[in-house]
Amino acid sequence: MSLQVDSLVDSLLLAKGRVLRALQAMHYTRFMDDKMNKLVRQNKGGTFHLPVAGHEMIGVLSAMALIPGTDWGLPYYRDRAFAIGLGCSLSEIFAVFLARDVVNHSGGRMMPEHFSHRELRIPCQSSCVGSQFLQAVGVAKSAQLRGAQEVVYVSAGDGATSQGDFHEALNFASIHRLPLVFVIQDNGWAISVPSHEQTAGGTIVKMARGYEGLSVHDVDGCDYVETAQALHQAVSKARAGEGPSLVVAKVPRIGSHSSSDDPKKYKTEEVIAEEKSRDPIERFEEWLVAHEYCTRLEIDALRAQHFQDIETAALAADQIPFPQKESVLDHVFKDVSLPQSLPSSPGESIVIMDALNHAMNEEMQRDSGVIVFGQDVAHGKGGVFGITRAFTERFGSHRCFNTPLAESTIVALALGLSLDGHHKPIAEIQFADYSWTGMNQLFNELASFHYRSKGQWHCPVVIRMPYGGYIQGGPYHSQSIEAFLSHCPGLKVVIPSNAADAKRLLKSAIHDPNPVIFLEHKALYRQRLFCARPETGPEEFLPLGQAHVVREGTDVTVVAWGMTVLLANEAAELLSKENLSVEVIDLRTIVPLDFATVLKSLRKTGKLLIVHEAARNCGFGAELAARAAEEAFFSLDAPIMRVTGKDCPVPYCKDLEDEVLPQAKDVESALRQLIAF
Ligand SMILES: Cc1ncc(C[n+]2csc(CCOP(=O)(O)OP(=O)(O)O)c2C)c(N)n1
Repeated sequence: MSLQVDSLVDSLLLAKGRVLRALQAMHYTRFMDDKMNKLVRQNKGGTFHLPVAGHEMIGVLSAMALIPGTDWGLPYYRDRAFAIGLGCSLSEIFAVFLARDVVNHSGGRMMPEHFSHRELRIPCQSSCVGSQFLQAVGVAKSAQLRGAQEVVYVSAGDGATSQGDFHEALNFASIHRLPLVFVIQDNGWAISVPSHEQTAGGTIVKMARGYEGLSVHDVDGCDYVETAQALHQAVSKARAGEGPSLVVAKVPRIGSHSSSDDPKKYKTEEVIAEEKSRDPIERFEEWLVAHEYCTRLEIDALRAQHFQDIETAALAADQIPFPQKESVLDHVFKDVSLPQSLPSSPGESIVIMDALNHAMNEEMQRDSGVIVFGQDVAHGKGGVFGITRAFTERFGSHRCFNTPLAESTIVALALGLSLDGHHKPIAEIQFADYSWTGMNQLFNELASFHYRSKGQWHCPVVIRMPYGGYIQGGPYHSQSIEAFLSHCPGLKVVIPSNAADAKRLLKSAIHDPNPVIFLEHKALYRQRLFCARPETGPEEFLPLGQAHVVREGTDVTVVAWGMTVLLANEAAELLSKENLSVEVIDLRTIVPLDFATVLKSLRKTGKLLIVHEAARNCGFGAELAARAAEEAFFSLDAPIMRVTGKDCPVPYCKDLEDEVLPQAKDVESALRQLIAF
């Protein structure tokens, strides 16, 4: 029985070469599953396996709908069929499973099935279910801004659609009409949790129909024609610049969730048998025979050949060496190469908020890839503190635009936008206190992207956050979060305390190839007395990781950053009238940390006071004190002291706020104690 071909598209989708290519990739995926399963059970190499059985057709057909190397793929862990269909090497996939040092992966850093491939435009994946949705949005936004006809594919399981990121991604993609194809491989389970405990109404299809501009396809992911047609429509729509689509493909999960899972604990024999009966490979083979693409004998011969190819790939993978132990710390950060800093004659005195605005303005003029976005940053408002004022008018709404009120969107958008090397995103989080809803994208994703892809990908992103107290912001507009941020390898953390530093540091951050969190103290934005400085020139850069000795002294060293530099300076000034000599160090960047300047000072003074605004417990002062004890013990003539915020949220009422946050008088009294010691 030959197939009815209704259109040119059908004739392409149904061409014999194409269907047999699909069969080959599906066989490869299944035979690889079987082989990995066997190797895990025999304890021969890989320890962890995620079976794909049942998901082969949707993965392979998704890949075949794209142009490899032009389009982008952000598949999830059960999408090996996509990786194979797009052209990832079989032996490399096996080698990743065996934790070998594979070029197109992570050098043994990531677990198997977390795909990454630069040439095939698969940005490296993490293990956080659903975090790829918003990153795909960023990648698609970049393609749109470049005017490129590139399509971005992102896949996940049905459980992942419960994550807020999924809905944020559908929202942003629909507002911006992004060239995105969302594919949900709906196997009805998230490990042991069935759909009815996961998704209101049992399917995401109904919910997704609420996003205007999003096309929704509800398909049987084991039906070749239905699935191929839906994917073709979705990809064509994206390529034509007509916006996003969602393809929800029903598939069976024939195996366990992973090699650590036993489905018999939560699936009945009947359910297991029913899922097995929907096997897409058996069904596809029968369809191929029924429609006279090939005979059963020919399919058997193809099976034998494909099986052999997998055996060969497994043997080749075993020849690939393990990563060298010595490489373990490589690629936490990418090397920085700043433009040469050219001093110019000092300009007019400016405050920090102008310095920041001017720094971005200069870099936006220099490089059309520098773009600014966040909540309220665009148009007349220019941010709630006015730091990005006039950018939309000056550079256009494609270079300074508002985002929805969603911090995960902001961080992941920046990440995705940074990946293709065409953009330098500067994102604003309105208050550091609200960064927490974006923290998964910051800590779990952005920070480690470079490391876990063994340097294949990097994320040149700046995230600006107003932070800190002293202006009666209450518990949710006063937080100092530098210790949290600096605890996360892969993030740089900058905190300027004056306008000259702010401008030069922000310009350096914009040129840094790593994620840089730029913390701006709200109480210092307009402060003149200490913070206003003559404007530095457009070619002046201050490398991250250089502390500054604000005033020299011999009796005691105070280390501070941000607002507390002012408190330390005030106290030092007061004590100088009594001939007490205090050295004040402004760290300027928390990561990278210039501890050498602290050590040099300690060797001179023998006494250390650390002052920070954040709560005392596990504040960054604890880290500094530990390092001073480790590295300068024999230089110390007194116990290390800290003046910090109290272990209490920052309250609103001024009297209460003053009680919780450190004051200049507290610094003064600690300094007196230390000097007298
Ligand atoms: C954010 C997050 N929470 C929990 C997990 C643990 N986990 C890994 S896979 C998984 C189930 C995902 O189910 P689904 O999205 O339906 O995909 P499927 O595995 O069924 O293909 C869970 C809970 C995780 N990796 N990430």
